[in-house]
Amino acid sequence: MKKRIILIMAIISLLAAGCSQYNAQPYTAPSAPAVSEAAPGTGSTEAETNAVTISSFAFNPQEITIKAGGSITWTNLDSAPHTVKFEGFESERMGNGGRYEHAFMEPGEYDYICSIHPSMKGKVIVQ
Ligand SMILES: [Cu+2]
Repeated sequence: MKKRIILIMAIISLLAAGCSQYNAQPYTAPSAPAVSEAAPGTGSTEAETNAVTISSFAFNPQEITIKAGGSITWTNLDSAPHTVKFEGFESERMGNGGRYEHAFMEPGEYDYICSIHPSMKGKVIVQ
């Protein structure tokens, strides 16, 4: 009687050992981790920082800093027309896809609005 129990215990422990061994065995070699590659160079980001888009009745970015002598290009992505109006100069009415470029020579802070929607405000900081 006791022998049988011991035998059963032994078998169970063997099975358990076999099981745990089996579980441990299929050691999956770490497959090459899917390393997300660095974003491919998008070219001249320098030029892109000088771009302001107009969408949803807002200038984006609302505030932009550039170096003296640099220019900014505004692009209207709204279906509604917009303008870029500074003190002393103003763009044409820009329809959808319309663009306006202006170069800033003098350092300073230049606030501007859309003359059609004066609540739209932006700022250019020239360093
Ligand atoms: Cu506007």
